[in-house]
Amino acid sequence: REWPDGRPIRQRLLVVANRLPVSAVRRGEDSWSLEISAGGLVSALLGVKEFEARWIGWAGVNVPDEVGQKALTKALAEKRCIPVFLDEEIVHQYYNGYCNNILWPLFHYLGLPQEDRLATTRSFQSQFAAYKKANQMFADVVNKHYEEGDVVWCHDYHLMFLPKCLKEYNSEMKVGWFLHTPFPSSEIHRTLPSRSELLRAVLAADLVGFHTYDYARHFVSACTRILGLEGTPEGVEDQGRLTRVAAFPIGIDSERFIRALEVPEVQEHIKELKERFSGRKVMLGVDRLDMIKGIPQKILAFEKFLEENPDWRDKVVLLQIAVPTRTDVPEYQKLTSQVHEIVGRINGRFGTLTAVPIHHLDRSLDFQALCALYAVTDIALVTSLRDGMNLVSYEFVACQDSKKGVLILSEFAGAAQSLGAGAILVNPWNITEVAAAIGQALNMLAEERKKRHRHNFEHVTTHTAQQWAEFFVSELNDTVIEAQQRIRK
Ligand code: ADQ
Repeated sequence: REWPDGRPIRQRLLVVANRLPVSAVRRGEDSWSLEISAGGLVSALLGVKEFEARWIGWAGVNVPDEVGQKALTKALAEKRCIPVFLDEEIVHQYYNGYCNNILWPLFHYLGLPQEDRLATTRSFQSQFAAYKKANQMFADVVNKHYEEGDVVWCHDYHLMFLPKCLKEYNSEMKVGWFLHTPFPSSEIHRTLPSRSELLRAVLAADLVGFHTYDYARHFVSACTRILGLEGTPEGVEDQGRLTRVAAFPIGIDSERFIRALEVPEVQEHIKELKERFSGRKVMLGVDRLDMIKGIPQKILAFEKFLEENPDWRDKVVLLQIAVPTRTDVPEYQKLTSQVHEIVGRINGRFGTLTAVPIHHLDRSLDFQALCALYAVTDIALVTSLRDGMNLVSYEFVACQDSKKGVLILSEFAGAAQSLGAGAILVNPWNITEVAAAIGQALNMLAEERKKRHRHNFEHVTTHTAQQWAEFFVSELNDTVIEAQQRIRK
């Protein structure tokens, strides 16, 4: 399809996610400053040339007044973003409550709230109602901006109700939904009070995607066991209508990381870090400070390693960069104190007047600093207790082409399916096993490191974020065409 002047008409892609890829700061009654956050999803979609992407989501700020809302809407339009305005109460109930206190832990096998978390969950029904209401508000905005032929791609556990709301508006809308977290075993999903309603809402989509084949299989068994529907090799069938279910493993924009290593400031930073840690092997952890990332377990494994290997005590350092998230949630505050307490104890136990074994930073690093750190690292420790995929493992590999360091990777991260052959896989709950893996990595011969790295580098540079996005959207288009053909027959 072309415009009269010969330019191709590109299909519009409406990407709907809880958060817009911008941070908005109010500068005055009607002025805002915006910064685009260059996360994986943003670069993935920037790379998809065939589509013209629009973002729909919450800007992360409460804007109660009309003047502010109008000004923000206008400023966001320049970045191709469309806001959904959520008030404080709904954010509390939908986002902090149902999404982060119920779905997030459950999908990561941490179960439904117990003890102290229970106190915040007595209002389960009202949180679920707020969740549905918030999803409807997202749907209203999508519907307002939808044009015939658009593809709508809904993201993540925050928006499981959205496919249903959208199809109720317009059954012809092409709707895809992708989950960035694991989808747990059906035995775990069964415990959720709203289990059936959520599954049915997701099944309204034309295409449902997960990072791994296992998550897709768990979803299909939840639908067969809980809803009594039929699972087929293509997906789930309900009264002749098929919802296609498949695995679409995400990747990163590996070129962006590789190019960054050539930038003079990054090279300077690499040089400084090498001098700073000369004579010591560098181990690195980069995580959001979240219970699913297994940070305390990782640090305890490092302690065990130091305990059992006195010769290594002054020859190795662990840099743990943990960016705080959800800081208003008591459980996350508790996790921060717990990590500080363990780090303090280990540094007191094994530190000297001039050096400590663990450097722990509670903050985010900018992109260039992060690339420099990845490049000087000898061993990356990714020990998530559960993780949909884990992009840190991919980013580390992309930055290691000269060093060829070792990746120690949790078998419970989706990335274990793709980087398993090059990494040392561990059960993060087994501290003895992780400590042994650290020893194995430190003593690994260069030839083996090279071989393992080659495998992972090949994967990371050929399975990129851009391909992931293209693959999902083209599958969504094909799925809808096939469904229409089936109906015509
Ligand atoms: P996350 O849980 O956020 O994502 P991950 O995939 O590791 O986990 O991505 C984290 C991103 O944040 C990486 O790009 C990393 O560089 C950055 N980051 C983390 N800590 C940082 C720090 N201290 N400073 C700077 N940057 C930092 C969710 C799922 C994952 C899934 C992704 C994508 O939980 O399992 O891989 O979505 O689908």
